[in-house]
Order: sequence, then structure tokens, then C-alpha cells
Amino acid sequence: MTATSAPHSIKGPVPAPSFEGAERLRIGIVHARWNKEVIDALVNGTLETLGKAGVLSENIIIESVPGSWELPFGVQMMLSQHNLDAVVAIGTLIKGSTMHFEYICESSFHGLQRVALDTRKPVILGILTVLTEEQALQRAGIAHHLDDPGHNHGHDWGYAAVEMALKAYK
Ligand code: RBF
Repeated sequence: MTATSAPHSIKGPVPAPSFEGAERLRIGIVHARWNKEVIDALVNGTLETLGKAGVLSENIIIESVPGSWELPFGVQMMLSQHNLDAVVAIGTLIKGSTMHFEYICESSFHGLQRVALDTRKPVILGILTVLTEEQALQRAGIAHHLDDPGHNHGHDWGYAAVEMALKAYK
């Protein structure tokens, strides 16, 4: 692969060289319901690359929680109730005028890493932490009013879920 054919290397990872065995995987998605327009685009972006990597749609389950704070618990419950190879946790935190943003970011990030290490199941960090709505739209690839609608980070999360699930599967 040449440098020019790998545009994701700037804003995201180059996908893993092989997703062989992805059709065996069972993947979960837990998403928050705050900032729904952005969330929908991120969930769809994740589903798109899960499919491209070879995950079967019948092997994907999707659940929601109210906000990003609830994501670690939602992922933990999903992993305890279903036999899954990886879970993608999706949320969008937009900074407001109080300290909530900082506390929720910190706790949900730590919580998700803890769930992954405690359960030995890959948990993909699909939380945007942005300063403005504009930044959220760009990172979901839906800033259509601009020349460049941005990059949908959900695409990277779908590939990351498959790569990590295959690692854990071996
Ligand atoms: N949840 C999000 O997913 N994204 C946010 O940007 C967000 N901002 C919040 C701001 C405030 C002031 C509060 C009180 C909650 C916010 N939440 C947000 C919801 C939070 O993650 C959680 O669902 C609720 O606090 C209920 O536990």
C-alpha cells in the first residue's frame, strides 16, 4: 500500500491487513442517546465497516443507554447477558458551561477500559469528546454544509472491533 492510498493514516488507523474469520464473530454496540443525529451517523458508520470486514448482520446486537455516563454499565451488562467477541461503546460528549463534561469524559473512559480489562473482552472506545457541535458533526462525517463533511470515526471503530475480536478469539 502506498502512502497516498492510505488517507486514514492521518486521522485514523489503517485497517488491519486481514479480517479472516470475521464471519464467526458476534459484536455488540451500545450507544448513548444524547446528541442523536451524531450518534446515528456514528452507529451507521460502525455498522458499515463491520459489514465490510465480514461480520454478519445477524451476529450484531445493538442496545442504547441514556447518556455516555451509562456506557460502561451498559457494556458490562451486554457482555454478561450475551456471548460476544467485542463491544463498541458509542457516545458524544459536547462541552458545556459547567464541569459535567470533564467528569463524564473521565469516568466513562476509565469505566470502559476497566470493563475491557476485567472481562478480557475488547471494548472499543467510540466516544467523541468535542468542544462544539460543529466538531461533533465533522467527526461523524455529517458536516454537509461545509466543503468537507469530515470523517466518520464510526468507520474506524467497526474495523477496530473486528481486529480486536479476532485477537481475543485466537
Ligand atoms: N451525556 C452524553 O452522552 N453527552 C453529553 O454531552 C452529556 N452532557 C450532559 C450534561 C449535563 C449537564 C448532564 C447533567 C448530563 C449530561 N449527559 C450527557 C448525560 C449523562 O451522560 C447521564 O446520562 C446523566 O447524567 C444520567 O446519569
